[in-house]
Amino acid sequence: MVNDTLYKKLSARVNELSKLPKLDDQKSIPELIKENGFTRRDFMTWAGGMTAMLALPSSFTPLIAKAAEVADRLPVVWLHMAECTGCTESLLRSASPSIDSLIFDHISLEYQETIMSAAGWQAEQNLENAIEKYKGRYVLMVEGGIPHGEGSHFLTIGGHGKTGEQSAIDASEHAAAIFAIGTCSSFGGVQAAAPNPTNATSLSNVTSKPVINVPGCPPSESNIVGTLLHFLLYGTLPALDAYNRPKWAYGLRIHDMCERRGHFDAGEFVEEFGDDGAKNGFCLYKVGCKGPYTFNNCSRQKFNEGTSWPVQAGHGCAGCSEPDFWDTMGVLHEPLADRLFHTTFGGLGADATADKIGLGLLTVTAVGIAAHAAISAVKKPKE
Ligand code: FSX
Ligand code: SF4
Ligand code: F3S
Repeated sequence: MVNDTLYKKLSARVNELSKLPKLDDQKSIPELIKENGFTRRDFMTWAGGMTAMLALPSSFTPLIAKAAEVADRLPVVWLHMAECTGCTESLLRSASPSIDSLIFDHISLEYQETIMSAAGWQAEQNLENAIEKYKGRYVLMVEGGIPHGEGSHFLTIGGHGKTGEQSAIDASEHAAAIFAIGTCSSFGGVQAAAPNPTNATSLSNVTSKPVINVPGCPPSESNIVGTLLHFLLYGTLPALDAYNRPKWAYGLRIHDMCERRGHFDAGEFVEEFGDDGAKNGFCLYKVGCKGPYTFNNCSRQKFNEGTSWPVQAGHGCAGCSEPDFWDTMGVLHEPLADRLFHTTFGGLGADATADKIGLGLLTVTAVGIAAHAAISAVKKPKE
């Protein structure tokens, strides 16, 4: 019953979108997908995966497929700030284009510095035109940390020497929805790591408009495209956790969905890279995995068209979707152990669901996890 009502609501939204003209005079998304060697079955399988990822019943799959097909009705402005362009690369750098990357490439990207052909004055003009033409309708996606206040001049873009901070503020003003793509834009990221020489900060710190954070350094292609699909389907903002991350993607802890979890519980750990434990796929906690403190769907969605994810590849999670992970997650290849873990977000840690947490609980959990690892070491000495 609840699902019927939701289905009708989402169908109505997708039907409305499908009546809008395509924004560009180019091939339709179904044509493009076919041209790149994907069958209709491939596309529906992909849509089924997206449906599950967005936590919708499988009967919604045709609706998700239809939403993806009308994605080119949605104007998108994508701004680059201070970053490595890994977020864009996450989508576009595949040997053969995935369905995610095809859709991303084909949405009406009114402005995207990595892939647009315009340069110089013309590029600046395009940005201003897109904002004016699609006022109140475009989706703004921002990648990168933003040098701000006294440090804002560390990032100036284009011939007019406008600061990145001012561009982000101006583009936010008339956006229908705003997404911070990647940890840099969501929380400041590597630019904001101590000593933060450029005074870099998150998008939500420079605009007064609501911002949805899609962190990860970089986020997976499915989390980026899923974010767009969610907006296409609902036209509203998703349910969020305490760090304004969509719950459909960041609602569960890496540690609770990890294929090595059985080894953690059994006290079987990699003690150093290359040892027998590593060869046997044991838990990576003792070589620095921060999965117990990190919220993301990496083990389910994976990267590079579902090929692998850090822990599967044999390296612990670095906590890349958490606020200030560069500063707070400690040494990369050492366990966080019982070190006090806190963030700039009012001292909240990132354990339990990020909704209801406190430093106390997190500390207890960190100690508990460290104690578990230590006791297991006693029970299972190295051979
Ligand atoms: Fe890089 Fe994006 Fe990390 Fe940041 O990803 S992958 S430094 S999140 O802004 O380009
Ligand atoms: Fe997986 Fe890391 Fe948790 Fe071990 S500590 S179970 S490798 S997430
Ligand atoms: Fe990042 Fe950890 Fe996933 S390092 S990519 S959140 S496994």
